[in-house]
Amino acid sequence: MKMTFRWYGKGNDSVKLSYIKQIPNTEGIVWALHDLAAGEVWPMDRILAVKKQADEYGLNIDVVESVNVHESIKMGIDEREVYIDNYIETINRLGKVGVKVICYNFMPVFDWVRTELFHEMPDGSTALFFDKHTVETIKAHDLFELVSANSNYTMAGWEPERLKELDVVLATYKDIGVDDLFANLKYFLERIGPACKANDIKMAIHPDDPPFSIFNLPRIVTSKENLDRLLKLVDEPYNGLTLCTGSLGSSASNDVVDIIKTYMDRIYFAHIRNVKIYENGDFVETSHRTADGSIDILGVLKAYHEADYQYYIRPDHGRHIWDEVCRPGYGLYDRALGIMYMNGILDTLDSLKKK
Ligand SMILES: [Mn+2]
Repeated sequence: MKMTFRWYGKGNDSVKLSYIKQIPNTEGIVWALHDLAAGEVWPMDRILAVKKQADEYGLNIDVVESVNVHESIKMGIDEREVYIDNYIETINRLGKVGVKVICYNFMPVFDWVRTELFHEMPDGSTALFFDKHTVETIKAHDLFELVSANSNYTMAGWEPERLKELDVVLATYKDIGVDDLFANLKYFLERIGPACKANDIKMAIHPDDPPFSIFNLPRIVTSKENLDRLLKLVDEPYNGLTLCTGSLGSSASNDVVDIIKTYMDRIYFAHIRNVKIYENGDFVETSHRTADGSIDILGVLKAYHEADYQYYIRPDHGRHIWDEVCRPGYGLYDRALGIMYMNGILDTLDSLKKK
C-alpha cells in the first residue's frame, strides 16, 4: 500500500511539502484546489502547478480529495447536467497528470460535522469532538456558525458560500429521501463512468461523517448494508470506496474490520483514524493507537496487509499536540505519529510473513 498525507496547498496549510517529505515511508500528497467552488472546472494551469510543487519533493499526486459534487447533482435537479459535464472535464484533466483516485462524498448540505474543533483532553492536547445532544437540539444555521467561527482557516466542507444558501438548500431536501439520493448517485456515476474508464480513474466515495442522519437530511454512506447497495448500484470497478475508519467507526454498530474485509477489492483509498465513542453517543478523535480509542486499528491494518492491499492509505485526522498551530485535525505532529504507528505495525506484519 502507498502511504500518503493530505495537504491543503501552498499558503493554505501550516505543513510544508518539505516536512511531509521527511515523514518515513510517505510517497504522495492527497490534494485538491480548495478555493474552487463545487461544480467549477479545474483550470489546467493550476493542476500543473500542484504537480510541479509535488515533483520538486518527489511526492506523487495520485489521489485527489475531493472533487466536490455540486448540490444540484445530489438533489437530482435539471441544473445538474452542466455540473456533471464540468465534473467530467475535471476528470479528463486530472487524468492527464496521472491522477488515479478521486475521493468525493455525497452528503447533502453538510460535509463532516463536529461541535468542537479544539476539545480539551486530559493530557492537554485538543481534538475534534462530537456532542450528540448539541447536534440534536441546535439549529443548522447556529451549528454552521459555531463550527466555522472556531477556525482561522476556511475548512473543506464549511465554505462561507454554503451558509448563504443554507435555508433554500435545506428546504429542497425536505422532499428528497434515501432512495432518491441513491438514484441521484447512480445517475451521476453512470454519466461519469466513461470518463473514469478512459482515464483509468477510480471514484472513491467517502462515508458520511458521522454515519447517521442529522437535521433530518438523508444520508446513504453509513453502514455495511448501504455500502453493499451503493457498490451494486453501478457494479463496476471504477465505483469504489474511501474506507474511513473514523467516519464509519463513530457508529458503534459498524464493524469496520469486517466491512474492510468484505469490500477490500473496491477500496481505493484507506483513511486511518481512531475515535473514542462514549456511552451517550458523543465521540472524540484520539491518537491512532488502538488502545486509545474504540476502533481496532491493528485489526484494520492486519486486514489490509493480509490482502496485500495495493492502493492508497493516509492518516486521517490527528489531535493538536505540542502547541502546534494548524488546521483543525490536520496538524503535522499527530498525523506523522499516526504514520509511524502504522509503519511499525506494517513492518512487523511484513517480518512475520517472511518467517
Ligand atoms: Mn476520512
